[in-house]
Amino acid sequence: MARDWSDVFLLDLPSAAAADPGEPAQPEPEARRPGMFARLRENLGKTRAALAAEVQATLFDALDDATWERLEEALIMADVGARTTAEVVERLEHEATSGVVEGGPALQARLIELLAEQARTGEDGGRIDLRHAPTVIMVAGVNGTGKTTTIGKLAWHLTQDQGLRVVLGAADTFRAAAVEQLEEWARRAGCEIVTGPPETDPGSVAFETVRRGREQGADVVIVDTAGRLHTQDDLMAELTKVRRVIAKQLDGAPHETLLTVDATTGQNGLRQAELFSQATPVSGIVLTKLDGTAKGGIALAIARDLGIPVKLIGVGEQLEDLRPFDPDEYARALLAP
Ligand SMILES: Nc1nc2c(ncn2[C@@H]2O[C@H](COP(=O)(O)OP(=O)(O)OP(=O)(O)O)[C@@H](O)[C@H]2O)c(=O)[nH]1
Ligand SMILES: [Mg+2]
Repeated sequence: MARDWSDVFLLDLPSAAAADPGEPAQPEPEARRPGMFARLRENLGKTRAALAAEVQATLFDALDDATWERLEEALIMADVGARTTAEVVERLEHEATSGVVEGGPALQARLIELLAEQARTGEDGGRIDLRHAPTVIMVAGVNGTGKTTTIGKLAWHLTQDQGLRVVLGAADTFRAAAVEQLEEWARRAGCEIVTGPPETDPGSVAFETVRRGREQGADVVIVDTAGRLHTQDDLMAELTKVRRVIAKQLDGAPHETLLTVDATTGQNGLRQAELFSQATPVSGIVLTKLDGTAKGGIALAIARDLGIPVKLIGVGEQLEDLRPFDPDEYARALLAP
């Protein structure tokens, strides 16, 4: 069964229930899931079209060396990555030639399983622990990868669906328009936002945001950060500083550092993510723009390549276009007939 929001967030149920006595956080209704799966398939249309045809043409025909080569090529074209592709295809070939798995449909099902396996990593099972008071989430990533949009969608979900109290912090003070952009999302999500005057020190905005969150008994504080500064070194230094300032205001915070990666930038995006994660500890990836790419296979390799779990995926620009990442569901959406 597909993973839903209640599988992603670890909630302190008594307090969540206290926020809204009649309605403690409920799992997503069953009825909504099939629709969600269909939408995911639709959103992944470009990758799906490219992969599905090739899987049909290879695994459902006579199996020979060319089969495995073509399959490898198709997966690499979809950005699954050379290492992951090689491992998965080698395994599948071995199982096929030794007779463990037979026939096109069984091979296809096994391929889905093997790919999903690769996408699982991390001790927290891809979950986001929201049981702190408040939980502080810092969002980092290269400019344009979707930090601010993701924060808006996440805030909307947490307030509207989970009934949580959220405070946003506009600590991207480098770009003037960044604050207005986050303000607009806060308005849509119906949550509070802390801003500073132009060119304020981002650390002070982050500090104030966490302070306000504590003062108001918020459940979740989400801090936006800059994606670009004068130099890459400046940016990494700033992220380190924002982190330190947050920790000074609240012991153990930030509890979650999410890194946004733009799926359309492929292997290049992966290298950027590597740089970020070396500079600041990252606990989860948000893979964005999966709706507009033929390279959605990256979701199945990125966890393995970075050793960081993908926790959320962005499949569009609207409020509801953020989804929990479920490797099995995702692999099925890409490859199942
Ligand atoms: N199609 C699609 N577009 C997205 C998605 N996520 C973000 N975008 C778009 O990507 C563009 C950049 O998003 P932002 O949220 O501003 O990115 P950012 O990382 O905050 O950028 P900076 O503040 O400049 O560092 C916007 O036009 C978003 O609408 C997604 O999942 N799908
Ligand atoms: Mg931004």
